[in-house]
Amino acid sequence: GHRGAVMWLTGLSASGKSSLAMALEHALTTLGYSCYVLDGDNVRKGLNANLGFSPADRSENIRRVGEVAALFADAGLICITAFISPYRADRARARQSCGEAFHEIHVAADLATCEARDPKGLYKKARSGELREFTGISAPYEIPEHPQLAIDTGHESIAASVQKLVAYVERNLPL
Ligand code: GGZ
Repeated sequence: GHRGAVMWLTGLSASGKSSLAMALEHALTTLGYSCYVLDGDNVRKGLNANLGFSPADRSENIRRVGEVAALFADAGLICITAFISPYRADRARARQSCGEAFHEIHVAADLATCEARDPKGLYKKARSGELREFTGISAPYEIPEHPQLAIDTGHESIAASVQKLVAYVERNLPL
């Protein structure tokens, strides 16, 4: 059996973090890895239902996700997290919580690409001022300086991106 790990995906809204997380979970499960995905859908609706998008709430969101991911890794799973996690200090704290199991993956589609996609119309609302403190427009995204892996989901397919991640996992977490 493999060791536990945290595959920490970080990137802008609409960069493809959730799609990539789901596709990675599927590919790894097929290979025999045990995985679990944490994302806004299953965390912000429950555990973190009391948190919004102020800087303090984002920090607390990421702190809790880091602690939960550490528990999953401790249980021997590959925990794939898909949160913007815009602040370097918060990602560093998550790394501290998870120790050697932590792998930072920059999902690096650029702002223009994410804004052109705009699947939920959030960038449009952010530009018009209807939505405040939106990452990339009116709130910061601090680019990872030394990620274990950077994946340009703006210029390559989900399938190609998943292949890179699977190869990374197979190298670092042998079955
Ligand atoms: C950024 C926001 C905001 C603001 C709502 N800024 O593309 P989505 O819709 O589905 O993913 C985004 C999600 C970001 O939640 P995270 O928990 O990943 O953020 S953080 O790590 O910063 O705590 C977006 C939606 O929530 N959303 N308002 N103001 N994204």
